[in-house]
Amino acid sequence: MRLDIISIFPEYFSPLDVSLIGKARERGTLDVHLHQLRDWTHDVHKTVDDTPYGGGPGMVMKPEVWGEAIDSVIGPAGRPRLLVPTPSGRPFTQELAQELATEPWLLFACGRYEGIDSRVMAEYGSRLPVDEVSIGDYVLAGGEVAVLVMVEAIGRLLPGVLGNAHSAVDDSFAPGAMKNLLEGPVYTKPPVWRGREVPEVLLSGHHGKVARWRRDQALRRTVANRPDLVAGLDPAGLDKHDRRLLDELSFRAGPEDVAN
Ligand code: JEW
Repeated sequence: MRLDIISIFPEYFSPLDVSLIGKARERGTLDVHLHQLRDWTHDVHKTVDDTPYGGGPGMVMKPEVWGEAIDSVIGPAGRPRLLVPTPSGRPFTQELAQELATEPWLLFACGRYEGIDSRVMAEYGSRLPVDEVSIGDYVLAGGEVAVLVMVEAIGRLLPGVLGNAHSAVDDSFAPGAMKNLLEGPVYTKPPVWRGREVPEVLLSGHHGKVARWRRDQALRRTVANRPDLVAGLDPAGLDKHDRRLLDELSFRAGPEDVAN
């Protein structure tokens, strides 16, 4: 997969040199190109922003600079998928990450200030697939961190990026996993740490009991931390034990109920 990133802070992307993504780049699975937006300015001050039409606080990124940068990166015949982080975008979900992981070429445009002049997205929307995307309901200072999040989520799905030591299959498709159900707690050695014991069922070797316990924990966590997901649980995927537990939990749901 080819990945181009345009930003006024290309130094922000040094994390892409290490770990999973760094190794994928060394092996050629990922071909990452960073670009300094200011390289496409023409004035001595390398200006990328201007005051917003209609008034209001802050500054807006100028369309001409973005147009020259994107034209130059895509070349005469290129047709990447253009992704623009913004708090007003469509949600970046695991499903979107999986879709993007099948694309041959992604171009990320990182805004700053109050964002990029909207005509840039309109212009390229008539030439390329363009998505404005939000990584969550909080406001960042720019698109760079959002791009790091997306590149990591997409990168780990590329063939061969996760070693076989990790799961080649996605976590949400692992046996017993289910859409809209959070993962339960995990433990490793030692069996007692600072007086805290690993739940004994996990040491029992009783696979059926382990599976049941893990499922209970997953349901408890989902109710406590993500009550919004409970309504979306597939009824066909819930056995009588699950339904009884959910009934018990529903009248006292809240984050304070889970100590794990
Ligand atoms: C995010 C890119 C670029 C994404 C998520 N745009 C905008 C904007 C900003 C502050 C206030 C209002 C609008 C800052 N900003 C970004 C924010 C992505 C940019 C400038 C972003 N949260 N924040 N999920």
